[in-house]
Amino acid sequence: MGDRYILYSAVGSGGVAVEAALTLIGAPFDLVEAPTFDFDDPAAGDKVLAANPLRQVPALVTPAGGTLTESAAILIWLAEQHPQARLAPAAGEPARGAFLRWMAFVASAIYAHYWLKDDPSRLVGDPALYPDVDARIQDRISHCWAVMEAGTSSRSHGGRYVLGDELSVLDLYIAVVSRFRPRRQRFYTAAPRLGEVARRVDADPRLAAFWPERYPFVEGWDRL
Ligand SMILES: N[C@@H](CCC(=O)N[C@@H](CS)C(=O)NCC(=O)O)C(=O)O
Repeated sequence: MGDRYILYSAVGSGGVAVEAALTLIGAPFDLVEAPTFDFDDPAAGDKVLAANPLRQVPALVTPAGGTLTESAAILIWLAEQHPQARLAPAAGEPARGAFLRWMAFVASAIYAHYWLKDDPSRLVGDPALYPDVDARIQDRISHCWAVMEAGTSSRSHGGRYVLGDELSVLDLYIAVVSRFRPRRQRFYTAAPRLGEVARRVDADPRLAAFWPERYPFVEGWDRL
């Protein structure tokens, strides 16, 4: 099996957070580009079915041949497997509980909404209602960012990252998921301190070559 990971991901997807983690860890991986949200080329996304029957990226195949899906689980697991990269508070450390809480929160309270947001027909029959569904989901996502802002601001004591002064996979996760609609401008309003953290992650010199390739800062990216 070798020592390489196989990661199913796509430009501009939540999988980019996993790619960023693997980049910081320095772990070799083969990237399978599987854009599951490309309605013009549905077959491209089908590639991830080899690892995830839900047809969602990210999905990770480990060097030992195991498969992980679910972005939060993958990020937590990678941080555990590569403790030298110091990408998460270890079990038993004071910030561990908050780390697990907010990783699960981003996955369940925020990221999970995109299954419906990206295709309201999955739960809503009348296309005339799609704009309203979309607007309500965007409101809910913004509210959840505000809840996370309030819940994490006292813990960080003004640290550079969500949980303090050390970058963790939680920071990578919010930097990527906050780029989805309603995009960063609204995120900055709902959660100004998390916004500062996200911008710090955007500007991390170790990821300077990475972001333009995998989540490009194109004109208007933060608001469109
Ligand atoms: N719960 C999953 C959600 C992953 C997800 O929604 N991925 C998107 C790309 S950002 C996707 O593949 N969407 C296609 C679909 O849901 O049909 C996770 O956290 O990894």
